[in-house]
Amino acid sequence: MSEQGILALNLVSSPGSGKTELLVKTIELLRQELPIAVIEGDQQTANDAERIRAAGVKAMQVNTGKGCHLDAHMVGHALQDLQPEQGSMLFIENVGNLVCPAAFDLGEAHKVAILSVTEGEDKPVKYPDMFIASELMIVNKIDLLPYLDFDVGQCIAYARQVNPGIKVLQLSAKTGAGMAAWLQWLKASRQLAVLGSPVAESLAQETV
Ligand SMILES: Nc1nc2c(ncn2[C@@H]2O[C@H](COP(=O)(O)OP(=O)(O)OP(=O)(O)O)[C@@H](O)[C@H]2O)c(=O)[nH]1
Ligand SMILES: [Mg+2]
Ligand SMILES: [Zn+2]
Repeated sequence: MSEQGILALNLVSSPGSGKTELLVKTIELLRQELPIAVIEGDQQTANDAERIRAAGVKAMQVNTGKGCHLDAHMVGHALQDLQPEQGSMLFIENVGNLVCPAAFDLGEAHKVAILSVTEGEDKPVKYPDMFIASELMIVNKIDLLPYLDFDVGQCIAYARQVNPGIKVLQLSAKTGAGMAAWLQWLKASRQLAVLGSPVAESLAQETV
């Protein structure tokens, strides 16, 4: 994928942390600017791919049935159907599961772990593999903080205890708070992917 100047991101989290909501909001803000494609992994239903298509970009649903994670083979097949264009941003929303998706490389540039504030701040130390494997942790649903005892500082300290280099962003996919920093991170990561690819020259026009 990187040969095509495509930035692939693997979004990992427990069920319901807000991965699809975050993608829908991200697409609304970015789709005029960059080509975006999405692979949606769930055990059953095409609900999430439908939500993404309704936001205006190409999406393929992969159903894993009894399976609890996406693997590179499934992603390869989905990519054949999806055919993301050069310079695309490809989001792979993994099956909601904080355990084994950590162990599978889907060809992504980065894993991004999403942790919502209703899950408890101790998840990074209880499920360390996911946070060790991730470049970035997004703390989502911060609009709910006034109603909870979730300690953001402690959560970040736990994440850095298992992965000292992990970057952290706090946002609310619902209200849009904190989305600007996420978009900035995405654009910077994409620019690195494009510049490092053999198609850099043909894409240079739009990245300057
Ligand atoms: N209050 C609040 N609710 C949110 C936020 N982001 C997502 N939600 C809600 O959380 C619920 C789950 O969101 P999804 O986007 O479906 O979560 P998901 O991680 O894609 O879930 P799975 O695909 O089932 O693993 C929905 O009811 C969303 O509306 C947020 O920032 N704040
Ligand atoms: Mg989802
Ligand atoms: Zn699994």
